[in-house]
Amino acid sequence: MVEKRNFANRSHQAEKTDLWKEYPDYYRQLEDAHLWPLWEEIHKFTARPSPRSKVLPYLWQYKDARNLVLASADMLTAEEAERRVLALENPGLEHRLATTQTMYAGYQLLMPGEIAPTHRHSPAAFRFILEGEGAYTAVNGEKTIMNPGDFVVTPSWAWHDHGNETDIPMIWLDGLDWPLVNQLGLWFFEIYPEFQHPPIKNSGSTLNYTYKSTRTSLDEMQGSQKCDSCYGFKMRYTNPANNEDVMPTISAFLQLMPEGFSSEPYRQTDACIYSVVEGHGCTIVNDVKLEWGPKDAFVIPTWAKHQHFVESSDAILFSFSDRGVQEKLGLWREQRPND
Ligand code: GTQ
Repeated sequence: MVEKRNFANRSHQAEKTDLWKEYPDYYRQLEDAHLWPLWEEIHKFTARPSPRSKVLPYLWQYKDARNLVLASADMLTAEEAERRVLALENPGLEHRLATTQTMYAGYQLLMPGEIAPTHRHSPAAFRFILEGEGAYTAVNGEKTIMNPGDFVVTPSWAWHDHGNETDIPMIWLDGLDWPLVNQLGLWFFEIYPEFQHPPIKNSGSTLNYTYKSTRTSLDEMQGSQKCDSCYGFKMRYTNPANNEDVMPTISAFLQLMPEGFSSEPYRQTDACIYSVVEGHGCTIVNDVKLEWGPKDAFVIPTWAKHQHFVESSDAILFSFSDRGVQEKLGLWREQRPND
């Protein structure tokens, strides 16, 4: 049975009026009818001029996360785990397997000789490689070899398995639109009837944006374009077939900020998850200082004003968000210093 809301019991929750005391019969009828008086609630929204996110600015140091994820290999195999991953759970969104309101990130470990079995799900995913060399992800049977800095796309509902035929552990950052898909109530999942999808060559399913190529593009951009005062040189990963985001729900970026760079204050409506590739520096988000180095991950919440400060070598930062979704819905905004 659906639990009814009860006005008398809820009065501590700062309703706008005392009408329920004056018109108890009317309010009881509302409860019975599952009709709720907006005038008791709307002030909570009209008092807010802009988004107030539960997501907190937060940083995960790779050296800590690495030790913890490596320790898990003594406890269970990748196959037993289905996916042996430590989720980067935002401290403002506890118990939700979410890093921002719409996006999830996790550190996945694959030990030498292991295979994470074939499955598919409605959430879209990608891998951003942190450590190791030469393990593969197969998407609909097509294998791509993964190296540090590579960005490998697994679209919604594509079969995928991961395998490590090398003799060193592989660790990568998973990114999924899982919290968004859950909020839409659209979780589908299927296990492949066999352990592995048969290998297929050049199915066109796999997109691997290798670090070798993206790093070169960044260098070219630095040589030919002006440095943006808010984010340096920033590229968006696009699908060469249509020039759009790599997947409909996930937008991903790679940016170079030159050594010594301090960005101007900036904010945008998409909450972003960052993974540092090269360099050291810090990002001040509202009043929180996040000090980062290679492979650390951090979150900038929706509409939070932030500034980046780069130390003594160029910094390369990977990031992802739901920006493409917001743009398609006509909701994306940004604010630069003079806006
Ligand atoms: O590699 O397919 O981090 O299904 C979470 C769920 C990774 C994966 C995650 C998944 C995967």
